[in-house]
Amino acid sequence: MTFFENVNRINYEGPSSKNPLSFKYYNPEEVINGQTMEEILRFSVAYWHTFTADGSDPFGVGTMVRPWDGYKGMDLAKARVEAAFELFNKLNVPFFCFHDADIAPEGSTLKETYNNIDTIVGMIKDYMKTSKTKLLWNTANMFTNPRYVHGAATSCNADVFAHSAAKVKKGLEVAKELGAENYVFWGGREGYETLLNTDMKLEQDNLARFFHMAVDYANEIGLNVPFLIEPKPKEPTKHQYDFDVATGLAFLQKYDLTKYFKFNIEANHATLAGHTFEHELRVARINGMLGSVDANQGDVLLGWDTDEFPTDLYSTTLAMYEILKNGGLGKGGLNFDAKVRRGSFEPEDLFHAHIAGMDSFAIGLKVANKLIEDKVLDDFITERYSSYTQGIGLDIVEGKTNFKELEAYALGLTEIKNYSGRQERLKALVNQYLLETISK
Ligand code: XLS
Ligand code: NI
Ligand code: NI
Repeated sequence: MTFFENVNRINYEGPSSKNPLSFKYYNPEEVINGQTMEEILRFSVAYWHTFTADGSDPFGVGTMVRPWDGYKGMDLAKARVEAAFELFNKLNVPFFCFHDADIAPEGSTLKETYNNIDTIVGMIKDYMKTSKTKLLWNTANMFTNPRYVHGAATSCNADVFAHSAAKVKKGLEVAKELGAENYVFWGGREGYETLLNTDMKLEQDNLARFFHMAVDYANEIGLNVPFLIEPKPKEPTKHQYDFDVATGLAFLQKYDLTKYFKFNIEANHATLAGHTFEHELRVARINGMLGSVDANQGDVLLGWDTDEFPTDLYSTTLAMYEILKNGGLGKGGLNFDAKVRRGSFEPEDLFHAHIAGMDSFAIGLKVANKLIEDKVLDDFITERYSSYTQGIGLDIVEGKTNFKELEAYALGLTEIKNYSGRQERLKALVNQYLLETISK
């Protein structure tokens, strides 16, 4: 059965094309620095936003019109798989991601839930045989069901901890079965609502115990993929323990988990934490912890996770700058953890949204690559820190000096001269590179 009848395969037609259902900038075969755009960008479709979400919000019911609307239960789950692979193929995306609860309905018992998952995983596996689209990562939904009211691995209730362990155990088996490239942990309810009822130390110790057990089980079944923590400061929980990359890193270091984990960084989570997207990518990169990206964008006027498709070229440029400086994403990818707006309810909008996101990151890639090639920022930064390449500065970075020597040096200084940081000039340069790349 065909679900998206009005949409054919989306091809690259170039910036002058007037065809809305074509890529203007994302040319999967275009080679940049020895790799194709497809290999560098590793785009992924998020199952939950694209096939499961219905557009409901806290004030209103769903608005989405979907060709699989007539189905129920497992038939609905199966129809969604068919629709998913049709969309993957038409968009020509190399990856997708899902939560267990997106692909199959929960049963009345854990056993029944497993059976539902097995049926759909079998079907997905069959589709994957003839499709190029692979699984970037899967994860366990441990936030929707009321059992997670006090958290999952950080719940005050040990039965919930055990149930969550069972869900992740199954998730790891599914990852192995489908050849996932990563496994993700997003702890939407791993945090607290009030300290008045919370044993923070026990909760964090338990979260670490949970992660160690996951590592052990993955080893046992021969699943050798990076585990990714997806930081988010809040929402739904008032305070989430993996607040941002720096907080997550301290946690991983304290509990001896840095060997097995990296970060999955989401743009909108960065801004919720009071950081820019590029800040989070930078912190992960300089610590060797950049695993993957949930590509979306927030709204500066709204204080929650709006999960919009990324269209801000300035942001995609600075994100791709960090990613290229990282030497790429390795096994990670750019997963569109993004949803069409409630008013964009037609099936066709799913294609327009992904095209917009893919083209925006393709532009970001080209601009960032040019900025790096021309050493636009590198040369400036090298010069800015040049005082550390000679004299007292070199002694500082080589660990050859101390407070007494530095005091003697400072006492001998007659003048301290600083130079401009040239922020406005650099921003204008980035604009120039952006406009030049787009108009080419
Ligand atoms: C929610 C998160 C979630 C994760 C996967 O804010 O972004 O969608 O990516 O559980
Ligand atoms: Ni996400
Ligand atoms: Ni999110």
